[in-house]
Amino acid sequence: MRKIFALSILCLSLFTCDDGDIITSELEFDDTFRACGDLVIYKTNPSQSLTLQITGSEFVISNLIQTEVHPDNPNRLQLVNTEYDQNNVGGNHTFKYRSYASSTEGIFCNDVPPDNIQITEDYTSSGDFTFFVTLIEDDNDGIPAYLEDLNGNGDLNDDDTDGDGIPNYMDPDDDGDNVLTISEGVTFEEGMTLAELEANALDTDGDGIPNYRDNDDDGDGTLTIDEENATTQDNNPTNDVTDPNAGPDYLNDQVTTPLLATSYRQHTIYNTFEVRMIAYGLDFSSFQYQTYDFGNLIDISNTNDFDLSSTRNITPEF
Ligand SMILES: [Ca+2]
Ligand SMILES: [Ca+2]
Ligand SMILES: [Ca+2]
Ligand SMILES: [Ca+2]
Repeated sequence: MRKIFALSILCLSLFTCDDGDIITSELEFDDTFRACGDLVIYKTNPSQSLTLQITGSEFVISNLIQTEVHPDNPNRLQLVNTEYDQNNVGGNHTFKYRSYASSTEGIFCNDVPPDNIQITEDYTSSGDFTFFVTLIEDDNDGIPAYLEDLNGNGDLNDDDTDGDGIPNYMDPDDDGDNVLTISEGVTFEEGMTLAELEANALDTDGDGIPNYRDNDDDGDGTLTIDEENATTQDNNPTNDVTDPNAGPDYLNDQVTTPLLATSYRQHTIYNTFEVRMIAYGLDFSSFQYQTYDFGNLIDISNTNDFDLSSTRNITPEF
């Protein structure tokens, strides 16, 4: 209380306390938050901050995104836990709301915080919190995941065109022909249905199956994966060209000499983690929140072992 009083005096003496400086007691943050490794969770806007500080805990922020092999499919990952609350995190925690007459830039998680931080309001609250964690796996093949649900049953994990054990939404080579889906003439436009995507996609042999799901793209009876020539057999049929005027052999039905493939190319899968935090029972004296949504974590400072997006590689068994 003494600090608030002192700061109020500061405000009166140094600033014109027009509406811009007067405390609004409203949280006006966007829907994102940041963190640093020693467990400071914070949101700032140009004149306010809201923090959750956790002390005396062994928990580190990277614990939130622990993964393990999915029991249904060894090619998939799952989160070890999707929720962490104060009991999982341990230690002691405090929420703080502050408003400032000075800039809030760089005031948290900074080895050298700015000089002359002028706090105009400073409230502390107890309360609970839960982190909700989501893992999204995707192939970044140019087709949104929901259009890789070919049987339309809402389950992305039971669509596997090439039967390599990697569901289509995670499979950057859906037909397993060693030509990546993104190179098979698919053009997605916002709002397209699957039928529209298929109608718009390249179908070289006109058999009604778009190239990205056709393992014999030119319909010449030799599988695309086997349309390589000996000098450039590199699990990539796009660079095997007998007749430059006709394009690569896998799109040229006049070239049918097979060179049997012996392996699939490496598949890269993109992992994105979303960490959302909800606080419960905040009471900053003049204003209270039963629940307060901190939004999504967007940045972590001072940690070397935490990344909200990453990749992993799988080469399917041939
Ligand atoms: Ca597959
Ligand atoms: Ca795919
Ligand atoms: Ca194909
Ligand atoms: Ca051919």
